[in-house]
Amino acid sequence: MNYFPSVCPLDCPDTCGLLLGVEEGQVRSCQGDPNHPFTRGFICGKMKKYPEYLNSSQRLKVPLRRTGPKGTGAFEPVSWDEAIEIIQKRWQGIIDEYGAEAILPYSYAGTMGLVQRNSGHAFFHRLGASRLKRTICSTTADLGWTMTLGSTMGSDVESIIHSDLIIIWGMNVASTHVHFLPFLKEAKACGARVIQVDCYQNRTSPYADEVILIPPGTDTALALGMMHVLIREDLLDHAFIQEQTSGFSALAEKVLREYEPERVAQITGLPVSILEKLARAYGSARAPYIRIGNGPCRQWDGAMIYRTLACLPGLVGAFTKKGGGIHCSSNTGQALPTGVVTREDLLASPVREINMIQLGKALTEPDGGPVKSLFVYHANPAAVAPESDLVLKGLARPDLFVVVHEQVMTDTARYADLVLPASAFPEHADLYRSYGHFYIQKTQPVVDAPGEAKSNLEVFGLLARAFGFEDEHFAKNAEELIEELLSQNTPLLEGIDRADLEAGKAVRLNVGDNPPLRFGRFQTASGKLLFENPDLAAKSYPTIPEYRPREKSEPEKDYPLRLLANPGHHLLNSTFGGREDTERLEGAQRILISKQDASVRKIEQGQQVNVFNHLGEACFAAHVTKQVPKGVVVVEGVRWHSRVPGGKNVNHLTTSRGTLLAEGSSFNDNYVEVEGKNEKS
Ligand SMILES: Nc1nc2c(c(=O)[nH]1)N[C@H]1C(S)=C(S)[C@@H](COP(=O)(O)OP(=O)(O)OC[C@H]3O[C@@H](n4cnc5c(=O)[nH]c(N)nc54)[C@H](O)[C@@H]3O)O[C@H]1N2
Ligand SMILES: Nc1nc2c(c(=O)[nH]1)N[C@H]1C(S)=C(S)[C@@H](COP(=O)(O)OP(=O)(O)OC[C@H]3O[C@@H](n4cnc5c(=O)[nH]c(N)nc54)[C@H](O)[C@@H]3O)O[C@H]1N2
Ligand SMILES: [Mo]
Repeated sequence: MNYFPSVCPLDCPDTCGLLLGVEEGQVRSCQGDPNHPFTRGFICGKMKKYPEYLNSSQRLKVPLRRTGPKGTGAFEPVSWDEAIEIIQKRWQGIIDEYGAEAILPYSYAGTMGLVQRNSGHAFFHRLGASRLKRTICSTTADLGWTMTLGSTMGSDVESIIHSDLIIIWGMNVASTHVHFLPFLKEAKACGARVIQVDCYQNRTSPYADEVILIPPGTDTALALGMMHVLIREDLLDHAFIQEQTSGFSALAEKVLREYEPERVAQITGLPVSILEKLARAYGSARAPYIRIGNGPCRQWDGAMIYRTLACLPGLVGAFTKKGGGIHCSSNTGQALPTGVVTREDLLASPVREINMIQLGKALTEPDGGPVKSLFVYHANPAAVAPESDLVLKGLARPDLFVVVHEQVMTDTARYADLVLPASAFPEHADLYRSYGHFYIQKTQPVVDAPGEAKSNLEVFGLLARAFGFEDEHFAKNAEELIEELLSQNTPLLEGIDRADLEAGKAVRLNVGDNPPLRFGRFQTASGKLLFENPDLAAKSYPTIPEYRPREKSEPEKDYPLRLLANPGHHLLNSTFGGREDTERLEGAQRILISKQDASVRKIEQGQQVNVFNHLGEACFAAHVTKQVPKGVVVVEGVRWHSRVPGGKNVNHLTTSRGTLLAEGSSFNDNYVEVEGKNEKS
């Protein structure tokens, strides 16, 4: 067996260094690369079994044309030439009759490679297609962070070994960021205390010394209550506040006036003593570190949660203390601006933008002209987008021309008129940047793609040629685009070891020891951390952090239980949803419910239940557990509709309503009712 370095392409903060074992032209093993400084040789169970997925009969190998009704998965093979010709003719007809904006690309994060992930943009810009607003994941978190810290990078997770207090806030690291754990364990061995702030007890809870559960979306109030205590008891770093922040007195005045612990206790349901203890622990720690996940950003005013949490380390000067700080994302987009791949300049005139979380609406009752064709690549919107009822209704529209570029026959691919086979990461070249650590890494293809499968970049090259686009850009291969990405003279690329990068090694960006203050100041216009942000007034958004609850909408009033729709441990979003080993490990599609809520509904352990709201319904096995507080129910994992009993996953229950300002996804801001079905699973 020959071993080659590679990188996990999945949408996960860890972006693991891999070693792929190749024999007779096939990847036979997938292991962690012990030389990767962050992921250090171990990988998750999902990827250990990747070779079986890669070589399985599930992989699509030739283009397919639909022969049966939409959604049934009946197809026949066609050649690539035929497939491209069909697309070109259908699209030209649509462009002539409705204009190019009637064509909508839909992609997200099946691969995080900077070239393959972004390679469709240039083509769709040149075509003049509608633009997809990519809001499904972290838009809300990013906006909130920016309001306080601009484009400042996150504090290095590796540094937590020097921290004495680590708060894991709204993140199930044991499932979604497993490489956090070795650093956490090392910190604990050196005496660090670990506190988790979440809405239920998850796989991460056993790693915490203390678990603080609050009602979903009340984090801003909790953080403001902590600030009240910090300010009242003068647990502040005055020198840091003076030199590196602005707006402290306005913040202090408001927080002292409005967020006394008694009021915050009412909002969060936490005893005043717990709140005060948390604030004092934070204020007296030598180097407190906060790792915040994306869970809270799927709340109505999610941006405010991130804006407010980002202020906490500013009060105690944690940014300058070794091991202290805050991390939501590494936030290193500035290292490798993707404009050389996405080519905004190819867009001749502005086009309409369609929010990806409102795909169902866009397909069924669009604003400003119809969507007549959808081109889906490295995404599975039938399963992952909210309001599945509407999404599936849209996808089933007989007049909608759907093309899906995929590795396997997903829920979305089943609705396609044409399915195009896609290569996987060991089969194409790319460059990877992580949103959880500070290393970049380049990959080479180590095996051929199966059958006639092609990479995203190759497919857009073929389409560009079919449309007669002569721009030089469309003739470039992945290596050339990687080179262009790396040739930008950004400060974070300065001095990196190109030879190491070419050799497939993980190379640290030029972020220094303390990324948030890499340039000596925060990356806001004034260089300060903004306790008060005057620019927000123009958006009618509070200039100083403030807690505002969302009122239930009229149709929600009939549904008492708050649903959190979290990621699954063995899945990666819906990726691997069709793998039998994954399904075995995930088990039945479950809903976690408290004893109190189960008993008033006469629901027993393991019983089949119907979960429903004004948006739809789905079946689950009830898991009655102390993990969730009364009033909250939790579903972990986005299953393929086609693979669960009843044919419906949790997104039949989630709203396409966007979050405040960011218009991001609201997967954790839904209400449901649960009803027993009188059969045991
Ligand atoms: N195994 C696995 N790993 C993954 C993924 C996956 O599907 N499976 N998905 C990947 C992707 S795309 C992403 S974006 C990340 C997602 O990962 P993150 O969103 O960063 O974190 P999660 O692990 O989902 O944990 C979110 C936590 O937030 C909690 N939560 C929800 N609402 C609130 C709230 O209002 N307040 C507080 N305090 N907590 C709240 C949830 O209960 C949950 O425990 O993970 C990535 N990694
Ligand atoms: N209920 C609920 N819904 C959620 C979430 C949740 O926590 N709860 N999480 C949300 C989040 S955070 C995100 S980021 C989205 C993710 O949504 P998506 O980005 O749609 O992610 P996946 O479901 O993993 O689908 C990715 C698909 O890309 C395919 N693929 C992989 N590599 C390639 C490639 O190189 N080329 C092509 N053409 N295809 C490829 C894979 O086979 C897979 O089917 O889901 C969101 N949906
Ligand atoms: Mo995500």
